[in-house]
Amino acid sequence: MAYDFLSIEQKWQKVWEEENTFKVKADPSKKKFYCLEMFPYPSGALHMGHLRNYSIGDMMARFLWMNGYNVLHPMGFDAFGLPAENAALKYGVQAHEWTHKNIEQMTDQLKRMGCSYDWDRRVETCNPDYYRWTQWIFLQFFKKGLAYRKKAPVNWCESCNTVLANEQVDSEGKCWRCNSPVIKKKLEQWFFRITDYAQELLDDLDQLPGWPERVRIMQRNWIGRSEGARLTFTAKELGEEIETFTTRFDTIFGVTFLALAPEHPLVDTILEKASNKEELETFVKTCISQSEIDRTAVGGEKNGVFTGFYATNPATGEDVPIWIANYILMDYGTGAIMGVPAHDERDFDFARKYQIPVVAVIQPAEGDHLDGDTMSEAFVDNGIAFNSGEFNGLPTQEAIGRMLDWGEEKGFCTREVNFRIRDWLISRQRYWGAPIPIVYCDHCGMVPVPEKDLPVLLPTNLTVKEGGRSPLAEADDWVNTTCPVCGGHARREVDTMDTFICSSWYQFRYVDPRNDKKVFETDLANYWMPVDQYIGGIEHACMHLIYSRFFTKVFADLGLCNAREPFSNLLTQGMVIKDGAKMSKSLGNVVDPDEIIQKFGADTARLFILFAAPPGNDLEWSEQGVEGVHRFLNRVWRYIEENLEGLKNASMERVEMGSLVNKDRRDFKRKIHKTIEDVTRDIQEERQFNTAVARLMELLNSIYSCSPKDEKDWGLLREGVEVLLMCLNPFCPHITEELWQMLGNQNRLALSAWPIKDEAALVLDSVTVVIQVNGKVRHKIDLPAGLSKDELQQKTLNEPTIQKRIEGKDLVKVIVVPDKLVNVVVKE
Ligand code: ANZ
Ligand code: ZN
Repeated sequence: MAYDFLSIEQKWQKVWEEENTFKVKADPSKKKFYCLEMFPYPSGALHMGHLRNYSIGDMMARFLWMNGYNVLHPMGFDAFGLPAENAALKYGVQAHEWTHKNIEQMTDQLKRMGCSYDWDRRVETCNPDYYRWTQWIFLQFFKKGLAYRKKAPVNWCESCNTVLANEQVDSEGKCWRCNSPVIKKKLEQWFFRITDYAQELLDDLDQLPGWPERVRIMQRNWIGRSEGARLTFTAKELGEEIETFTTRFDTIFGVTFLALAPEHPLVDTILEKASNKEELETFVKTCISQSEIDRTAVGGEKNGVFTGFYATNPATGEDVPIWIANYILMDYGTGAIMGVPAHDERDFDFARKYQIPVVAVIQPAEGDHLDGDTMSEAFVDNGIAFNSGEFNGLPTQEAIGRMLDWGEEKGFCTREVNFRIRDWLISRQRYWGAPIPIVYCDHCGMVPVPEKDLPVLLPTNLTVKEGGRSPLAEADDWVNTTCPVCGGHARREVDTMDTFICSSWYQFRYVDPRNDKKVFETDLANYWMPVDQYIGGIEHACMHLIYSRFFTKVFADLGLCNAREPFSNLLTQGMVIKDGAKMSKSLGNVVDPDEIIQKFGADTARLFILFAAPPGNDLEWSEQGVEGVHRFLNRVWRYIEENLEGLKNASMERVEMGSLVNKDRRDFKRKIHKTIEDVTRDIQEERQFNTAVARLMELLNSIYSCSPKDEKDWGLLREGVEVLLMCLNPFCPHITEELWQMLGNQNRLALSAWPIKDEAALVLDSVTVVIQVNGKVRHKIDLPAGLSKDELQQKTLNEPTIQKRIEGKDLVKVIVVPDKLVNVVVKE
């Protein structure tokens, strides 16, 4: 009987479903493990990235099941978002139909992979029973002042026809989804006050040793904490004060100008009073239409216009000119800076361009005083203060501290911490998303929808329009409603929520997915959360992975759970590449998971993925590689099938190491237990699934070379074969389950216990090794059996008697016969 993977895989998938093998319940008497893979967007078909993500996750979940954990391993769909609208337009279907059809298709595919999900917990973020709670969460944020609306210059993607959060604009100023340039627009939008949690989000990164350092660094930089000071200048002719933020308070004696962001609120006052109003106005307009990236790029062109007004430096009493400059951003610090060209690169470029004086006030620790007139670039390092009155001679850090004490006493500055992270812009001018549960009443203004009226249903029958405008805004029946406070006429908020909100809390919903009274039961969250192992792509480092940390902290503050972090351990898998490049439609190097499963079976696909590379590395797809692991599975199958009688009749009693005298048999027994030891460590501690597979391949070789002669041999072989099947099960759950059953076992391998190594079998036998020099026996040593050639050679050359004999002579070669003999050949 050949290895008929397709029917075997179908058979076991059905059994798992019927027997509810992976259905799980919270049980405080059992240790829990929450294993979670990032849920997919229901695009219609799994790609190789998914296959890899879910192979890793399922391998780990199954390993933990076998190790006695109560494993929560759920799956669902991140089902709102723009592609459904685009598909609706393209194919003339409705967004919800397209989405649900895809969900069913992909669920089938995931089942064909043989993943151990508790399917009863499937969540779909676009279903009312889910987004009802997304809306409920919005209301809790709103009550706490964590959701607010304001008019602000926001990122706008012309192609997606919607605003984007800062996290969704890449480092080149392009849209994260469609890669088109992002522009700024001033719009009234909804924000989540993630900045309230900036410090905690930063601090708690230190408590996540189970995260890749790379991701933690990315988050630290994204949050971007700066310690500095707020310093107030007075603009007498304007009758206004101008606040600036600086991280280099020690440079206050070197300020030669002030610069405001074009969006600064004072600009209006200046325009009214300025004599060069027109010039200023044109400049401001140009700046506002520029992208943030263009305006702030280090090498980018610095532009500005002098306003004609001056402000007084409170430290020196000197007046400095007020400029408006393109490189000052409104949403950082105070939107105004004190310009210190001698010690800031951008200020330096700006000052040289507009002939603003450069005054040096810091000198390098060694060397001469700098001269502002002749400097060719800013000196930005720490150094020693000069030209700074009573502070001369102080090194930078001390100067900052002493000057701040002085300024605070005089009352013109305050110490301040600023963060780079901005509040999260969460409203989208899109149709296929969770409606924001707010109405605007003609009398009462903005009114939150009462919790009892949730969900605010998203109409599913709207037609997506050409040009990308959300049809929600024009759905009059839906938009017009009554005010929950006064009963008068009100209009619904027509913006929907960023889909990253839906995915910020799904890990909580899985613990109690069908609850229709509560977002989730706190006890259940406290049992299951945090997720013990989270697996997904690195691309989410500064989006999803920051947002869900933020949500978890708010949930904890709302008393919904104890956990303040959602994911204890994070594994970011590498890409799947083919012919050296990431698989993508545009490169035409895509391999379809379905085809591979059809042709070789899910077990082969999973095993190849886990064998071909460590999970964090990129994985090069290779058809030969796939064929290679397929051959291995065929060999496993063939061995057991051909030796079935002997294996089945073998005694179930384990053969003790102590009762084995034959060296080959002792080695074989040892090999079995060494495999258990190594595979367990590879999976549990090192996450080196590839080497674990290699060890199992070796074990199979040992099994093949053990020609059984008697009952004992068959017992030993049965042990070897069972260990192989048990250890291989998390990788290849179907074939191993089938063979397990063929061997006559009644229980399910998936739920049986992970094998335990026998320490007695691991102790190495000792052997006497003869050492020769130029063919003459010179020494004998007792060593553990099984040492490698290298180890033996090393041990021999370290023997003092041998060292003495070969001293001063040229070593020609060392011949090693393992466990027996070493011959050192030297030139006499
Ligand atoms: C004076 C100064 C002197 C500065 C000096 C630097 C060097 P980080 O570290 O990123 O927090 N800055 C402040 N607000 C700004 C804004 N809205 N747009 C553009 N630049 C702004 O950067 C803080 C520094 O960036 C501040 O310290 C300020 O320049 C500038 F020798 O003030 B500094
Ligand atoms: Zn009202």
